Amino acid sequence: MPESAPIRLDTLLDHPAVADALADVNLDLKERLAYQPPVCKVFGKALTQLQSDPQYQFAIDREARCQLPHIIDNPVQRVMEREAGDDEQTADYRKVRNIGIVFSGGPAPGGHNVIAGLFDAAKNANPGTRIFGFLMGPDGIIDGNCLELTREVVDRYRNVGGFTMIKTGRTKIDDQKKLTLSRETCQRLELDALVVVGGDDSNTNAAFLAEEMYEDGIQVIGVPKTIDGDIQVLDARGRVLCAMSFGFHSAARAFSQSIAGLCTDAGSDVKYWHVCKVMGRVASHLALEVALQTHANITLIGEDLADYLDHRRLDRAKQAGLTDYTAYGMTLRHLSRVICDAVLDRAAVGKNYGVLVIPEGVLEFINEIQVFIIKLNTIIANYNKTHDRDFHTAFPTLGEKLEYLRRLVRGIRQDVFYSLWNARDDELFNDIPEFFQEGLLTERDSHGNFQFSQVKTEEVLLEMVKDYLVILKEKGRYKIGIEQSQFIKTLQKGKLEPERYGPVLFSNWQQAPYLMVKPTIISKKTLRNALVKAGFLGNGDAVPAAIEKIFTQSVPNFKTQTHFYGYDGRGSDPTRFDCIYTYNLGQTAFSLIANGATGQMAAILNLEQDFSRWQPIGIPIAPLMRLEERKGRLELVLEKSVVNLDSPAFRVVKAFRDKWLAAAPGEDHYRHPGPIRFTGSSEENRPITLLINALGGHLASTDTPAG
Ligand code: FBP
Repeated sequence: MPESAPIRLDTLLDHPAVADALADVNLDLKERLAYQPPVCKVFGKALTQLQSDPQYQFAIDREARCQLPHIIDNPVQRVMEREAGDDEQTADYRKVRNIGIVFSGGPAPGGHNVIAGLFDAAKNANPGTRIFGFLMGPDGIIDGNCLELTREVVDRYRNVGGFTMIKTGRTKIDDQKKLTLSRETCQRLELDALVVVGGDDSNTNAAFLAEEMYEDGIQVIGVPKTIDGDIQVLDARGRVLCAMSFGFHSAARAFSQSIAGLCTDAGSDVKYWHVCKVMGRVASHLALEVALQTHANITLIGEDLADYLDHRRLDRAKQAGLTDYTAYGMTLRHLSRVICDAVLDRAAVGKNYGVLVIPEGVLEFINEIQVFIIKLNTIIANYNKTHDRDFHTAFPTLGEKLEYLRRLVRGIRQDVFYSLWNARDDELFNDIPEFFQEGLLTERDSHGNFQFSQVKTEEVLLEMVKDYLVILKEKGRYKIGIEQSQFIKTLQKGKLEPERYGPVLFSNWQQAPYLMVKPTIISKKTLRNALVKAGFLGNGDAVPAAIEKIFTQSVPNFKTQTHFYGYDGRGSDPTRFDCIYTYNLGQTAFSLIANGATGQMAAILNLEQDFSRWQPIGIPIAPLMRLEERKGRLELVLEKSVVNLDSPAFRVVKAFRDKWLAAAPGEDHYRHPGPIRFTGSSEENRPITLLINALGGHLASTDTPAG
């Protein structure tokens, strides 16, 4: 072929295909930017008004009443239509305002649409109203660092993921100094209102800011954000006020799309177990949604593990007239055994592959881990109190620390606290991987807290699973089942009679479609022995190649790939549900502001129903607050909701566990939710857990995890 001159770079760059690839704005983004989410019927009117709804009541904490007196008696408010008139209320609604908005905590898809919804509603009411975005999260309020949001800025981010427009941060406005600085910023900017888009802690901060600035007439409105899905609000009678925070659906769909891809991969090259940790800090809401979206083979739900009862231990203790507190909740060892059983069951039908989903916060629900943390904290603190040298200096290596604990068990040390660490603690502790032992024994943070986020949860579990599988393999229990027809074909090809060899090789010959090599045959040597014993081989004869082939196929190799689904999904573009939900939350926030509310969280009732039935509301934040221990002190906070084990969504997943494990001959039952889109008729219009839970009127539980 004649050598042609390479294309000139400037010609290349001028080519439309290259220019398209190099542009920051592609077709998908153009469509997103141009999309106008529909608004709830009430926002079709020029004006709205608020109507208190006394049917919703809350059990109010005494401390909340004491600390938040101005907003504690706020009612639930419905946003209703109102005709414009030539009256004071209309004039007030339409007055020029300065409104600040801040993102707080981790990003969640849809945040930009909260701003867009607020911006559009505010500018419709009065084009002179100014919206300020505080930069880098709450620090922006404290330091007075903000940007005026113009239409041009807002239009660049409509329906687009992330919090890139004004960024976010995790600073909490949780002391008087920060509250005062924030108030000064709001006063300096002459703000009429501040919108805090955040999770449980940020909405807690919003309530305190509302109280702090009440006398100044500066209103504060919260917006429920977090991919974790743990802001779910019920009234005292269990009626749903806020079913789901925004961002949850998009993150769950992004995780699910990737995990569904792994299901396809696992089922194609049939050699890996894909182990997927999914975000969600504590609660397992995201893992539950992923289970419903993908039907992965195993999905752990932390709340379910905490609920486990070891009946054997309980009965034994009962007979001795005792209570065995270690029987409540699943131990790590037990959990690793449960996973191993599932791996074995699939391998027995020829499926030595699969997908395992682990919620990020799973260790928080393992009672024994919480107990270890508490006990070790106390042992280390007591040691430091009673000795000249601190614990970590006295026992610098893991071996020395473990030996110290062992001596406590044996009671050799006469320290007053020796009984804290008993033989069962020692046994369970020695069961967990070394790097996790080390993690649990390292120095604590400045508050003496153990940092769960620093632990590679999936590796802790996997290491235990792998160790136990080695034992099961040695015992001849972990084997890959051989399809009977394949065995017959292989032997016939090798000119051997399957009926003769079958009973010698397999424990279930002619009893099942998949044949299991006998537990006594675990190596080529034991294979030979079995054949010699059956009289099929003389001592010097070689094992027939066909038999050796079948044996080799039955020997499993547990190969894993680990994945973490978190930051990627958190940064994904919003689903159509989140686009519409968040745009309407922004509009709701403006209605609450324009009608004088403060200390309220914008929300939408009936999210699970047809869009025509969505009802924007304001939920009072203060009555939702409870005292919780934080950093060793009791603090007022908004309760986090964890997965309710009585909820329809969890019950459905539980009922389908065996089916999705698919430890039976035949296909797996994987489901493919597809990529996130915001248009198109096949795009699902709301999270599956939201839909299913609404069928039984159930939501999350507000119980806290073990410990
Ligand atoms: P928010 O609750 O602030 O929305 O953040 C949730 C989350 O994404 C969790 O799922 C995760 O555990 C955590 O943030 C990660 O935090 P960081 O961004 O600090 O690494």
